[in-house]
Amino acid sequence: MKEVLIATKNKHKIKELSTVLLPLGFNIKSLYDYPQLPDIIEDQKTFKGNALKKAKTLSQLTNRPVIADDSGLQVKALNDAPGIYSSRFASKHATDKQNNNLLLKKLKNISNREARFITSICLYIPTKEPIYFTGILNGRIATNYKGENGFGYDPIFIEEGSNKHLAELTLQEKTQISHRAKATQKLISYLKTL
Ligand code: ITT
Repeated sequence: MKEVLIATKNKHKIKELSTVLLPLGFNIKSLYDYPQLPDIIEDQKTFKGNALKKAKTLSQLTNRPVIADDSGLQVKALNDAPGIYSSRFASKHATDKQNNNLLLKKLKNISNREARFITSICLYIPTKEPIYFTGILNGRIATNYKGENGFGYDPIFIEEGSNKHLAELTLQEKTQISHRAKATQKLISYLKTL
């Protein structure tokens, strides 16, 4: 398994994974190398289901090993919403600000602010069973915005360990603790054993 396709056009994700997989001897491809591939609709009920759908479909189309992920925010008082709808919580093409505002509105007067970010990665190697790697970042939803870094819900998410809003962390600091980084580390440990 020398060539692996990362199922994303997110340049940050491609860079992050390439940096760690290149030294292990992997030839990294992304969706930019396969412009003919269709967009895969994320319509499954779970992060894991969406990651599997992307990885399996693209692996079958390319006959290559594929790494795909899906992430989002779960808020306890909202029965784990926005969950798989995190990027389109307020509407289909919502901005981060619109999603954050809606979340703060829904949590107005609610004292349980517990929340967590989850990433599910699926590694799909042709003819083998899919393998999953999960990363979780626990915290709570703030009542105000703070910080300029990051994206998505970072300005209103307070990380359990540091008590800082995620948007106050540098990219380097966030990369050491994030759900995505934790799942990626597990993937890397597995790939090293191949
Ligand atoms: P792909 O194109 O690779 O699918 P995406 O932008 O859909 O990337 P994710 O699946 O990783 O991104 O995450 C879905 C949404 O969950 C994202 O748009 C954010 O609203 C939220 N989210 C995920 N990770 C986050 C993080 O580290 N900080 C803040 N919000 C995050």
